[in-house]
Amino acid sequence: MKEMAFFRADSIFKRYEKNPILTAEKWPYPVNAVFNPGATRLKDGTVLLLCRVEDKTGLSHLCAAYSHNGVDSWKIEPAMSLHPDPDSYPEEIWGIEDPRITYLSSLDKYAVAYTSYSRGGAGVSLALTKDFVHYERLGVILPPEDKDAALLPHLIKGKWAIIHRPVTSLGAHIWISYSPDMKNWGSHKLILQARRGAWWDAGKIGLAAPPIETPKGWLILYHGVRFTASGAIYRLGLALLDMANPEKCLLRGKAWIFGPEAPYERFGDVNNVVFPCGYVLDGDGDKIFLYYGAADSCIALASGSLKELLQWLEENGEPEKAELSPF
Ligand code: M1P
Repeated sequence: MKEMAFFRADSIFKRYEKNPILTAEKWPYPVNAVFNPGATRLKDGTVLLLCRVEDKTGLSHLCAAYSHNGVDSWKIEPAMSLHPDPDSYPEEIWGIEDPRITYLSSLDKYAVAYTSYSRGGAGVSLALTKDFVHYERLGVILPPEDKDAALLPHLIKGKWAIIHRPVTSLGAHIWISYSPDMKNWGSHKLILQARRGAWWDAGKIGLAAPPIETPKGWLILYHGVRFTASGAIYRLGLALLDMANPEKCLLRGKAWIFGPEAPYERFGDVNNVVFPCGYVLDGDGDKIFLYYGAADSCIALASGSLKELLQWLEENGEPEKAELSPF
């Protein structure tokens, strides 16, 4: 496709120069904010963003937007794609948020893992769909406090695998769990731990976009949070998990690779947040389009190269065993 104009050549991810690509003002009905979209490329090549839309009650639902090139000419659906259904799913009483989409080729269905905001806190819910209009809801699969989840696209050792971020009194770290049927989850393992002290990802971490299958392993983009006197800063880091055994972290980058710099990332309903929940690959399978919520207010796009991300990790990463980490 035609080369698009991106800027900030110094970053491993380059922001689209016409960011933000989607804003509340563009929505076909009144909303407060649109952010944190899941993403996938449909069979006909169209890019679908499943956007988190926060209405003017403060509650969120999901709404689909489509583009032929994943960059511009977005067509926003005039109605919700997936809306909270608290009568049947009480865990959705305070809305649904932050979807991550995984295409499951063995079922020819998309799995949407999203946050359901219950009276008991935020949990992970799962739904399957073929068309982003009709959904088969599996309900809450991982109870509060848990979020930032995405299914892996195929079975690992005969089981479905999900990466997620439970919160305990000892912190907010990234785990993996397994299931024979997508409903009953077990064999939980800690795979990546928030660092401590002054590190950029010491406050908490969580999976960003779904894991990316590469020849070197599962490439993981995760958000790391640092709490400061003027609030939290959400930045992005990289890790590589073993393909056959994703419990094993082969490499984890030391520095962040992308953080809030542009005005639309620095100022909004929540300042200093970049929060991707989805990506698509373009052209030869190397170019990655990363879609992210900016300052919990709008949706932005950045592009990168998988080869460059892997190269960066090799030069700037080190292996980690989360459960034995001295950090
Ligand atoms: O406000 C920043 C983000 O905060 C939460 O993310 P997490 O619990 O992973 O830190 C979520 O509410 C997310 O939607 C929001 O963008």
